[in-house]
Amino acid sequence: MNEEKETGKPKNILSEGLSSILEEDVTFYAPEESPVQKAEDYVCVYRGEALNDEELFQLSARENIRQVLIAGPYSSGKTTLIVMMYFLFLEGRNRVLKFGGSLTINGFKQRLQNLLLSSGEEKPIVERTPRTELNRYLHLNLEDHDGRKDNLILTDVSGELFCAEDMESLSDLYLACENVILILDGEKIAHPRQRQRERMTFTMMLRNLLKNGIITKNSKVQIVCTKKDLIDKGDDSKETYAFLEDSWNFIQSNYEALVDSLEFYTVSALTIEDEETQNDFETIILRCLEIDHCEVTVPHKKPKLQRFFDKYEVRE
Ligand SMILES: Nc1nc2c(ncn2[C@@H]2O[C@H](COP(=O)(O)OP(=O)(O)O)[C@@H](O)[C@H]2O)c(=O)[nH]1
Ligand SMILES: [Mg+2]
Repeated sequence: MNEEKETGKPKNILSEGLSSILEEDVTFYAPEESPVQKAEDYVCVYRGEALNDEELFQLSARENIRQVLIAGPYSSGKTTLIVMMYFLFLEGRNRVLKFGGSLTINGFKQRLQNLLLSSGEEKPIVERTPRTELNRYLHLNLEDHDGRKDNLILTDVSGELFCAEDMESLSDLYLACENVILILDGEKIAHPRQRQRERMTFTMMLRNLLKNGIITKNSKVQIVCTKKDLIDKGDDSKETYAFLEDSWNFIQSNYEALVDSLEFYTVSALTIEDEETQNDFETIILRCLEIDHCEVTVPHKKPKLQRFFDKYEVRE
């Protein structure tokens, strides 16, 4: 008869050499199998930093999200705009929207820190967003006037990635964006010798975003000219506003038919104390949260009762 069956002990699985130096009646146990873990056993814990692609994917699998791509050249004011959207709620300057929290408080704080440190200075200092930044999604949970809660995801991508060569790789991640905020650098627009070039760069970027399918017929596009304070401070602000008006008319007549909607704003991150700035920021956010008409389900049309069997209408 088999020895294992006789003694009730598990079979000796050690090599002969090792067995010889061990005592005779040592019992060996097979390694314990780890218990099967169910999906509900996992609890998602966030670092508080801006989310990376994987964390955003996991969040989107559990909750509805409304993603906003913020596109603009390097140093045009993208990160500052994102920080100010959070600052609006932090300072309680929100009127219509209610703040329901954020999974990325540290991400906002880090970006905000430099802005606060430099308050009182002529120029706020915001750390440059590196090209390789993976933690690029900032989250705000918001409730609108109808009590509808939503997760707004503000995408902070390095401006360097919006050049024509990198646009293709961006389209892998941001194909057919529902919400796009395009940034026009007010500082450059205020400068008579830089404004034409800035407008050209901007239009090229818009064209490339359309060409690569990032902006589509279903995209809500909001154009934000930043650094209004620098425009107002300039000697020829009247001329600058006339140039902006002209640019806006040009963009509207050439691109309005290619997108779902186009809106235009001129804002300053330094004047968040002003009611007008607060209203502009809230309006931009509200527009991003608006439900697109495509999502509204059309009630099923009942068939006309012509025969008795028509009462068994088609069911979906
Ligand atoms: N005066 C002024 N400067 C601003 C404003 N917004 C941004 N900036 C400046 O523009 C620089 C670039 O901003 P940032 O948000 O980092 O641009 P990004 O590269 O597009 O993310 C910052 O260092 C700020 O000094 C604004 O409203 N007014
Ligand atoms: Mg940035």
